[in-house]
Amino acid sequence: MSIPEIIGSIQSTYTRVVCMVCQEKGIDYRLTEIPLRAPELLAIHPLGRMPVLRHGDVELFESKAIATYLDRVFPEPYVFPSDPREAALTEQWVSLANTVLDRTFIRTYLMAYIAPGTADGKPNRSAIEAVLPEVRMQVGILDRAVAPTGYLAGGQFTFADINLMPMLHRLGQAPEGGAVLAESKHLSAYYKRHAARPSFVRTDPPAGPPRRA
Ligand SMILES: N[C@@H](CCC(=O)N[C@@H](CS)C(=O)NCC(=O)O)C(=O)O
Repeated sequence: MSIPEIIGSIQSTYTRVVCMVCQEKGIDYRLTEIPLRAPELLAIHPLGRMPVLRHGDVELFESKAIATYLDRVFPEPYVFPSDPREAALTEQWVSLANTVLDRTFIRTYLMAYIAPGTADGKPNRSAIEAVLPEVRMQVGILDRAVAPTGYLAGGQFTFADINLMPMLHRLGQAPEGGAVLAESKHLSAYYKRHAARPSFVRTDPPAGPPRRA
């Protein structure tokens, strides 16, 4: 069978997540780098978001769906646990990250720096100040979650951790986000430890946001 083609950009957190899954599982894959809103995305994702996957005659969008597919098609190690409790915890943290944390850390806080929408192109300070209490509160939730085991779901590295790591990386690149992370004892130790994983090191994006078509 053909090797999986991931279409997106390594600078996108969700594209990086899917690449990390391939790296963790030792899957031979190809990343086709394209700009945001490129026609190749719209051909598969109805909203033109990245990443999308092409594998043989399978076309998929949404990073979690892509990750689930890859985990089932390719052999171990598995990034989604089979134990019911750990599987549910994985779902729980992926859901919270994708519906809440991503919106706060990336779409609101980070975008106020990289796509501020201000007349002079400078960071949108009022948007940053407004979202910071939520950033602090949500980082606190994660800090407490990883304190017992150093993982989000039980005692092993799962897709929940893969899904979170690129978000934490981006959060840490902006000044206040970096400071809040550094002050969070358990979460900063968690980030440091998992950032040394080959799957994370090998998917480290170059500086700058994804290009736009
Ligand atoms: N829920 C989607 C989110 C994908 C997403 O929002 N990707 C961003 C890049 S990280 C994107 O394509 N943004 C461009 C846009 O929203 O038009 C997934 O998990 O794949």
